[in-house]
Amino acid sequence: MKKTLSVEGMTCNHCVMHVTKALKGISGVTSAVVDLASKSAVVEGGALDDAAMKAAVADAGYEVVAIA
Ligand SMILES: [Cu+2]
Repeated sequence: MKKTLSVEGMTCNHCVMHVTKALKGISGVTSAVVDLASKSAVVEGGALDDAAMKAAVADAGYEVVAIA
């Protein structure tokens, strides 16, 4: 399963690292690739829970505004 998240609030590569770490910390997530320019994160894993991803990103200080 693969989902693309739109993430608001990232301004630099440290933000990218924080979001990447937050997403990779969710159980079931096998890969998370965050892109600053497009404000997106492509997450892959077995069962991706939208609420869990939103919560993890929010905990890191950023906001998921859309999940596709
Ligand atoms: Cu930053």
